[in-house]
Amino acid sequence: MGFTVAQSLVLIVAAASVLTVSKADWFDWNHKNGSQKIVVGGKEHWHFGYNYTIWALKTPFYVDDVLVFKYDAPNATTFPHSVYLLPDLISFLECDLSKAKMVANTTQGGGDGFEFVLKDWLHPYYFACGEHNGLHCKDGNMKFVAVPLLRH
Ligand SMILES: *[C@@H]1O[C@H](CO)[C@@H](O)[C@H](O)[C@H]1NC(C)=O
Ligand SMILES: *[C@@H]1O[C@H](CO)[C@@H](O)[C@H](O)[C@H]1NC(C)=O
Ligand SMILES: *[C@@H]1O[C@H](CO)[C@@H](O)[C@H](O)[C@H]1NC(C)=O
Ligand SMILES: *[C@@H]1O[C@H](CO)[C@@H](O)[C@H](O)[C@H]1NC(C)=O
Ligand SMILES: [Cu+2]
Repeated sequence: MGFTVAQSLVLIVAAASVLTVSKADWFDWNHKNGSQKIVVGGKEHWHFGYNYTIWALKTPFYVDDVLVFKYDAPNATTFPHSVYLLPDLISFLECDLSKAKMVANTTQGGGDGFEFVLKDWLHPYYFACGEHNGLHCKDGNMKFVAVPLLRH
């Protein structure tokens, strides 16, 4: 299986986020709950063609943070988007949706957006848009990994 530069980078970053957890974090169970709302893509929201890998690299994720996916409901002129969780790194790299789980459908990103709580410490959450059979994920860069750390 050939990995592209982008894919290798995601691997390195995923590994790095795990490694940068300092020793103190492992015992810091009484951390404060300063959970934040993070709009995915910032002002760009959730759309085709924005590089969410770059965005995720610049964004720290902590346990209990709430991701907010914002995208308009489809109409005659806008493309539908959605939010899927992929089960593992391989399906993430290949944008293979066959074992993915839909967490938000094409209309749930409207209004204040769809909210997803990052509950599990160090769990890699593999997010992708599930539209057009993986094309938005593959060609549209609509995918990223979030590995929540402990806030302290
Ligand atoms: C997205 O950003 C990553 C990290 O800089 C880069 O490796 C990748 O080529 C970019 N993807 C596209 C399609 O530009
Ligand atoms: C922290 O706050 C978030 C958002 O208000 C909430 O969902 C979560 O349950 C809280 N966690 C703890 C450990 O209190
Ligand atoms: C479709 O949605 C976009 C974004 O909300 C809006 O700007 C546009 O006017 C809508 N088009 C139609 C035909 O309703
Ligand atoms: C999307 O989910 C919402 C909330 O569960 C539901 O009301 C709506 O009918 C669904 N829309 C589609 C297109 O499946
Ligand atoms: Cu999409």
